[in-house]
Amino acid sequence: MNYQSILFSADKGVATITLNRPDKLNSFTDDMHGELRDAFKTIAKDETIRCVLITGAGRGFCAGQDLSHLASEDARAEQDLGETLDKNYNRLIRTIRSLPKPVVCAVNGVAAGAGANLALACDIVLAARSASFIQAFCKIGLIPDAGGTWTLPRLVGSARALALAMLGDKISAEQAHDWGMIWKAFDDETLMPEAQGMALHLATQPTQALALIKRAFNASTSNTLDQQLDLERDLQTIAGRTSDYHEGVDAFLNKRPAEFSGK
Ligand code: LHQ
Repeated sequence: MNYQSILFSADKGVATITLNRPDKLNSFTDDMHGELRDAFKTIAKDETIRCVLITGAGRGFCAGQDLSHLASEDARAEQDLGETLDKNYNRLIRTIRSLPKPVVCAVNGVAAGAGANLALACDIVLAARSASFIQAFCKIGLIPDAGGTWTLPRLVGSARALALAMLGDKISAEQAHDWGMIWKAFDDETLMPEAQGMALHLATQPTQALALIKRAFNASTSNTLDQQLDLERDLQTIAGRTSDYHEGVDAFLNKRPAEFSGK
């Protein structure tokens, strides 16, 4: 597939997706969603890809849904927003959350609406100090989507999540970091080297264990402690049968760095 709205590359085990409509702050269109689906299909199929890095081109990360085709009342009335979510956003968020590989997000600028919630759906979120997060939905009479009503309260607690969703206030990367919404904030010029370094590191780690960690954390949000203990038993059994487990223990005992294959 020839991509127009994203850039896609794979190198040294890391697939990099760059949202690439900088003039429109990388806002989502149907075409961009189609390209993202195609890129994630490649990522899922290609065993040599062991980490994904998502970022945005230009001064923004992503301003959510492209609203420009909604200028007329007719266009707004015709659109079934639930259908748009089913067709595009829900598939994207489910793909990221269930992908058995780590997904790092480098938020290089403003992340608004579904753009903010795309970032928060990723496993590890880094941001430039000049970046910001806006639950912009209420400003146009909508509710947070792309998983925001699920992700936000779990990350920052319901007091902050509700206020963010109802006020639509812009919060800085520093604030997002202080509230535990993201992993780290970096000076703008160091964001990409840091994010790339982290992605390259993750691509050399025990991929199956990382995927199982992700599965366990996903399930923990609705499991009881008993269910979670059972799940840990089951997933640890699987982890214990990977080559990387044997490699990790052998490397530790022989005081050498582990060379994980992802198998
Ligand atoms: C844009 C956009 C944009 C088009 C900036 N669209 N052009 C929604 C509906 C349907 C189904 C399901 O889900 C959703 C989910 C959602 O995501 S709803 C939320 C949609 N997003 C927003 O409401 C955010 C709209 N954008 C903004 O509030 C501002 O642009 C932010 C705060 C993100 C950035 O502000 P500034 O830094 O001042 O930039 P700007 O506003 O000047 O934008 C730069 C350009 O990008 C500008 O184009 P122009 O041709 O005038 O230079 C904007 O029109 C364009 N742009 N967001 N979502």
